[in-house]
Amino acid sequence: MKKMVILISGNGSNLQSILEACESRRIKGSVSAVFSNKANAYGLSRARAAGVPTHVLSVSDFSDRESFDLQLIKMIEAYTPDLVVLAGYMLILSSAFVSHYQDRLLNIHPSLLPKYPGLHTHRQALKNGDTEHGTSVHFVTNKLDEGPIVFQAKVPIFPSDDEKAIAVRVKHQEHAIYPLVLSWFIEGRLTMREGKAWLDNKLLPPQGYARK
Ligand code: NHR
Ligand code: GAR
Repeated sequence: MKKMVILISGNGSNLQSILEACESRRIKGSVSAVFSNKANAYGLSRARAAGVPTHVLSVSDFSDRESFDLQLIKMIEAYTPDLVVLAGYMLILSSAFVSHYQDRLLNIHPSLLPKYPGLHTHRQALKNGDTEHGTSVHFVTNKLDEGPIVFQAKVPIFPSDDEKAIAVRVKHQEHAIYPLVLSWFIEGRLTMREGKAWLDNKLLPPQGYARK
């Protein structure tokens, strides 16, 4: 059975949706371990409740981010994962980490990439008066939030919305699409080759998979 290691920094609702998809066999793989850079991340409790081993690694215990990431790799390697999943992980990864997990590192980012890479995406969408927003699942490369997009989901923005309301709507979509994309990877249908994302050996378009 294929194995995933999941990296979080906070609430872990995406982690929860993945754990539930494994439980119900929508994902035919397992979560081997959950790593957090924050000791108080609620997602750690979710992992423990599911009987999944957890580890906390604090940046402040290391002299620099490079050595932090090297220790992270070392501890992740104990689980020999087929796939490493970022689920609300809030630290930019070093190129050593990204290279080590090249072609088997996925992230979910709360915007319709290439719009709004980086942080505070909901705030930016609101400020710009956007009427549409969303979330993107992408392979991670060394260009922040620029790796090939696998799947996007859109949500409307209403005039009465605040950041919180948008975040809730976006997360609802994330909980549907992230487990689906992970199931494709676990089944060997989704691959990254030559810096591009492929589904069933067909090149995915720039905006990722589009439902017919
Ligand atoms: N690492 C690489 N190399 N490439 C990507 O595309 C990555 C990545 C690590 C995380 C998630 C990403 C997102 O989806 C992600 C993508 C954190 C920051 C950030 O600026 C930006 C993007 C993402 C995650 N982090 C600050 C930092 O100094 C810290 C912010 C904080 O601690 O609150 O790392 O949005
Ligand atoms: C998600 O909306 C995810 O897209 C976003 O953080 C949230 C985590 O929620 N990720 C980033 O902003 C990465 N920089 P969760 O902890 O409840 O899964």
